[in-house]
Amino acid sequence: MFLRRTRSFQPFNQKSIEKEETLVEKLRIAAFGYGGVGKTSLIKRFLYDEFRDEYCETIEDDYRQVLEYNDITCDVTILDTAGNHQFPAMRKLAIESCHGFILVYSVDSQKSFEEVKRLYNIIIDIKKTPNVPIILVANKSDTHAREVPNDEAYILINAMGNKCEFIEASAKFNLNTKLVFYDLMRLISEEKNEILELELINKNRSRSRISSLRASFSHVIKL
Ligand SMILES: Nc1nc2c(ncn2[C@@H]2O[C@H](COP(=O)(O)OP(=O)(O)OP(=O)(O)O)[C@@H](O)[C@H]2O)c(=O)[nH]1
Ligand SMILES: [Mg+2]
Repeated sequence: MFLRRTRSFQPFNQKSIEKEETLVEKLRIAAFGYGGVGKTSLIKRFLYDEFRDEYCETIEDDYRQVLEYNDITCDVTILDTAGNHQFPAMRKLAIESCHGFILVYSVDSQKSFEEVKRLYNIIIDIKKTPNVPIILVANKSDTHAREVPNDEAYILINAMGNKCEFIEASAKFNLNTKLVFYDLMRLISEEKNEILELELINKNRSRSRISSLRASFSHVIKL
């Protein structure tokens, strides 16, 4: 059973890049997946609300946009990677530098589904944790020639870390394209908050450890 489905989200207001002086958060997102699954189409639909039927292979592109999320202005960079011409060194750099990922497969291609599994393992290997914010995207849900049933995606998503969610989308028909990006930003912000909370707990713990050390040694040395 698939349980980690999308929760409610706050819509972003796209803002002009001129507001740079008020930026609070810098977010980096990367889109990975087999060649031709629709990574560029999803990004362009999200940013410019455009879609093209022609296929033009990506080498590597990045897009920068200022977005507002939960009253926080975010400077978001979306890295669009090559599905067909992957360079492991470039991919490693991209994974290291990004906070969250969109792993895209096409519902009409089993091969592309196998590729997202491989990419997921590479990501968690480099990040050294399974809890990486990831949206698994089943794109081209408008096509009738389905090779990958959603059941397979549900099995996969349940085996993935607790910061991974699944969304069925169509860049062509603009189905869930915004949700893909909004949800990834929510997952990244949750992850960042959890890390901050952990850091705070650790800081408080080491503070209280220092205080108890002071107390136990106060009779020996004057601290
Ligand atoms: N039917 C359908 N076609 C789509 C959809 N999204 C993308 N396509 C088509 O699929 C082809 C590949 O789309 P791209 O967005 O270029 O794919 P990509 O993943 O960026 O490919 P690479 O850059 O080579 O890795 C294009 O012809 C698109 O028009 C979709 O949701 N439905
Ligand atoms: Mg592309």
